[in-house]
Amino acid sequence: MKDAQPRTVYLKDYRAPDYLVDSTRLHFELQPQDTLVKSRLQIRRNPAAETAPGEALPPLLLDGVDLELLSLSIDGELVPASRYRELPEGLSIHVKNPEFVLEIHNRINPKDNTSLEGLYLSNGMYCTQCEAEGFRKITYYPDRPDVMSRFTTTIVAPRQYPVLLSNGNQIERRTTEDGRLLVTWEDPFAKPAYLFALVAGELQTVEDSFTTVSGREVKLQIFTEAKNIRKCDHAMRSLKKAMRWDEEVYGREYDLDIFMVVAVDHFNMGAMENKGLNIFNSACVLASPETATDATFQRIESIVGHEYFHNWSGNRVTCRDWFQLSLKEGFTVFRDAEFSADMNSRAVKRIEDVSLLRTAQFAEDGGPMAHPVRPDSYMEISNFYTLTVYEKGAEVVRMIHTLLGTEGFRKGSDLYFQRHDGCAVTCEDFIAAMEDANGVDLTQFRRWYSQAGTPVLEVSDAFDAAHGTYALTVRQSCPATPGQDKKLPFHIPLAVGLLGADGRDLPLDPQGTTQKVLQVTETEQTFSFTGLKEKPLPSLLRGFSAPVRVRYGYSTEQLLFLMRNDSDEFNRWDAGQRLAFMALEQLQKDYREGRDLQLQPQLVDAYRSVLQNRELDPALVAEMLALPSAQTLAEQSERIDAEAIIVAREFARGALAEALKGELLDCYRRLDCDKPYRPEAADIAERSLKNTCLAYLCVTGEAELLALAQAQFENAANMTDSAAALTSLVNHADDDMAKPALESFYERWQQDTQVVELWLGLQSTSARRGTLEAVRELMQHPAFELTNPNRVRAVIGGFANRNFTQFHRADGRGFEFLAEQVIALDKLNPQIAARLVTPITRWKKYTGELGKKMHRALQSVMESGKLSRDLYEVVSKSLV
Ligand code: 7MF
Ligand code: ZN
Repeated sequence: MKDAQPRTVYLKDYRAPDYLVDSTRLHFELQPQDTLVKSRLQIRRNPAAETAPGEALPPLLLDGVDLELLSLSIDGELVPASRYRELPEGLSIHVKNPEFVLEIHNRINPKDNTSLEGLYLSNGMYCTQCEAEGFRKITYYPDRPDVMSRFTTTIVAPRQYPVLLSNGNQIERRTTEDGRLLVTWEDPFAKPAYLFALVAGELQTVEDSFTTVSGREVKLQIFTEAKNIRKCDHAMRSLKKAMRWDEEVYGREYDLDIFMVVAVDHFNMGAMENKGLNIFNSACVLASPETATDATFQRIESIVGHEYFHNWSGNRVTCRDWFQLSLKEGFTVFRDAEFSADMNSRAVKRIEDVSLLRTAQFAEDGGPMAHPVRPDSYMEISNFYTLTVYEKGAEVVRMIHTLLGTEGFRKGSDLYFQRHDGCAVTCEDFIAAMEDANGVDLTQFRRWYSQAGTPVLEVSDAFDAAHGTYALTVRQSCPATPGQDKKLPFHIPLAVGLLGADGRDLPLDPQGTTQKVLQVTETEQTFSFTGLKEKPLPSLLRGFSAPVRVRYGYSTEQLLFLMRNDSDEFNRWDAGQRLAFMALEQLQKDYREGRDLQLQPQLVDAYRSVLQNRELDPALVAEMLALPSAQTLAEQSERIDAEAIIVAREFARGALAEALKGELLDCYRRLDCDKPYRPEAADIAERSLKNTCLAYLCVTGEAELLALAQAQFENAANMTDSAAALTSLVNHADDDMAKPALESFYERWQQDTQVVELWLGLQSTSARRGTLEAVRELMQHPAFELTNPNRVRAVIGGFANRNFTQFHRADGRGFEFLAEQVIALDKLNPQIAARLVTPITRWKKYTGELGKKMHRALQSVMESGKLSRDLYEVVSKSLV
């Protein structure tokens, strides 16, 4: 375990490395508990180093964690103990020459490595995860992204492991004298250690090829266990689409002759972009119509895209230090979002992304771990793979795109890749390339990288009928965040349109433009529009043009009008969300003050006309019919009254279901047809709407309607329909209907890892009373494994993050349960423990006893004993 009071790393302390590594030669002899690693590093003094000019050479500092050092030699001679020191997390070596060859032998234990960082075993297969600082668990090395080296890797393994993979091209494969297999890989591109990968196992492969725009043929391979070999088609199709898209939209071609993807069951994250050898959580790559839902198919397409796009945004141009993480992640999330938008429905993709941002990222920005897109400090970098760095970071890149336009943005990205190819750079370098390619000044815009918190825009307006002018006044502010009390104004692109009484967009200038991007740069600013005959209705922040909250005193009528008429599909959805939010606020208030609850009839009418609108994309209709989630409502409340939120939302859902039963049933019947399954946007949209209707219908609890779910469950030919029906049964049917369905589902799918995960998640997120007890029982089920992050996320994470109702039960047992699990997990997998604890870190926002109970649960984690650095950082920062 690490120190109790770990040190903090600051961006301002960054210094260039003292030494560079020109080449890295690695040799592995794989054994479950006794893997031998030999490394041979060609090292040279960094000409750009900032330390110790003159004669004395600074010591060589190498990172190393959980390693057993066997030997150390320089230029072929053993280094005596007097010339190096073992540090708590590395080595300090006395250096005599500015250039030398360092050879290290060390031993590691992949089998007992439950942290899933470094080299470990997953179902008998060796694999690695090195980002951010996992390579130091493999061998001693300057494990920092600004040290880039050419890697050659030899793997020697017993014959049970016929597939031995690493980055780049295979240059050697033979049997050793003692009958083991030996394979050597050479990566021609210099890379930081975090992009290193090694895989060894008995794997099958699916092969295809892609011809790049310049006519080079690339071999594409997906490796997986034999039983999953038929689940690779969709990922392969997605990969080829992504490769083509990056050529067409960014002019970026793939650069090696081979691109490999491996599916792994035990993985801390979604996937990893290791050069030429992406490693994926099997949940993010394997799919078949019978076993995967539409959501999974879409997730796979976007994650395969994301990891592939990293080859340029991350690998060819990488990060100088981990404070720059959003340089590669924000940019790559923006790229994968645009890819998905081009492959599917743009508006629906935007709605999904903004929903995530508003619920989870806004909450992070308003909570104890709030940090800028480019953090100033960290204790443990793994804790900063956050929604702020990824999703808000992508929004920041999107704003640059909005400010420069598609062509200007492309000029900027071309210049960025051209200038920095093969280098480790900063967010500043990215912005500078955007500026220089376009001749613009983004000085003020840079504050998006350095200031945390979600800005608020308060908008008011006035119409001068005599002159036909309309004035929009925008005031911006940003709440204080840890370490940042006062904020300077942001540069905010505010996309607006003005609607006339007929619901059409009004021209905003003589050219007839109907949408403008206002440049909000001051604390308070007024924008005028002329030549208007009547007071228009503003459509603000179209397409969610900036990651801010907008306050404007819309009336119910105005929101209904926008919902029906706005030409911006995103804002039509958003108007509906605002309307529902207002109605739910009123219900919460009525509940607290002991009044009878009644749903606004206008809301019911609005939902009815959305449901009956056959012109809209059915996927958009489904989004518009969904009430804001309890998490969203909580995030938008000043103080969270969990009970009132739950009661209000349940009531509204029930009232809508009751009032719209006939229309929902019509819509369900219309869409309930037997088509062969295709994971294409149009079909996904219809299934989404159909299953939204089914869920509402089951809310009524009526036997005939639950029978629809039962029938769908029994007859479904694809997992989307089957899982949706089962979810409705689990949430709304009584035990004698739900239990047998759950049992038969498990019976049928128990051999399928991905479906079992879905089955676990669907139970842990059930809103029924008693779910906590059911979750405790599930943890005793043979399908549960505390050392498998997917299982932990399905059962414990599902309960804590996606089951607002039961997690927030009034007795606080939900919080106690989470604290208990976090403590146990910290001993196995600190990264997972630190992520899992999040739901109880926001205790300050909760009202009454519940907030106190949450605080107590968090305290119990702190007092449980020695915590990992990961968990300590999150818990200690959340207790103050
Ligand atoms: C899509 O970013 C969006 C985000 C780090 C691991 C994958 O490629 C990655 C890795 C974390 C959290 C989210 C994602 C990833 C990681 C991710 C994946 C797909 N470099 Br941690
Ligand atoms: Zn990424």
